[in-house]
Amino acid sequence: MLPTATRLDEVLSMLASKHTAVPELIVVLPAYNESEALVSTAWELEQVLSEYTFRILVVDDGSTDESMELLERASLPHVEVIHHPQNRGLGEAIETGLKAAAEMARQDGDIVIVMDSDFTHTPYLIDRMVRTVRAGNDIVIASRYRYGAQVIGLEWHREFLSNGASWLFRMLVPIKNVKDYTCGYRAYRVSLLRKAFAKYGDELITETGFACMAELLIKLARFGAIICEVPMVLRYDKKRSTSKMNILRTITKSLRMLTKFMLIR
Ligand SMILES: Nc1nc2c(ncn2[C@@H]2O[C@H](COP(=O)(O)OP(=O)(O)O)[C@@H](O)[C@H]2O)c(=O)[nH]1
Ligand SMILES: [Mg+2]
Repeated sequence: MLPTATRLDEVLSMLASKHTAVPELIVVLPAYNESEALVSTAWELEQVLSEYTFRILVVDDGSTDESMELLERASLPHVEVIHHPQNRGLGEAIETGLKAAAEMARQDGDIVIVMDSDFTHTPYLIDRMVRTVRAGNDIVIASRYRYGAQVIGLEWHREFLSNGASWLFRMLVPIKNVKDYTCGYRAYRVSLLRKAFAKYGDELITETGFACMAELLIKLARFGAIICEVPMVLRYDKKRSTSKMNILRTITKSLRMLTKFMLIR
């Protein structure tokens, strides 16, 4: 049967609305004194994401080096910056970024990516992460523990620590499909973030340090989020700044947080 005029109008408007419903991508870059790497990271994102509708949201966590001057001078078209006047730690920087992204997203189906701004997370993985979210996942983790993943240039004791954390979290707080609880490179569906902020508000991330990644994941998983991992190649050999992770503090804080989550199921 040939479509009638009204039917045709309906079909055309449906197609048009589908077109405008193309999900937007918001990339959050927490940055604290990353003068060596921030501009390169953001610049590479600008090149790699040219096919997407995207925004880059830098959360400057009270940097005291020249990273912000360099970023301003680069005047990259998709970059916006939120400043913390003082350093508040990775957890708060990520919370600020996620919250702003969830608010500025146009629709529930938009996708937020968080990655390090130290040039060790390749933006070429974003395309795969986005496709994996679109395939029906709420969180996609760039994982060091999937077939095909590689970790290049990380000191043996850091790798040992990450492996230990993965093992311990899997044993004590198992989440379906998750092996990498601590990597900072992830994609989140906006609807999930909005649900989580509606429940937790500013308490979504309470850990200030690196334990925040596991805290966030465990909380989001408890909303029934569908989670999936894709293998990543971590290029730690490309890191130009020194790591801001305090190993001993990260271990003690992670263990404390783990105990809390085991008690509150
Ligand atoms: N906002 C903020 N970001 C931080 C802080 N510490 C680290 N970061 C950022 O978080 C990311 C991870 O830190 P990084 O030093 O790369 O840790 P590593 O890669 O695990 O050695 C980087 O993009 C840092 O700039 C902090 O206190 N505040
Ligand atoms: Mg890093």
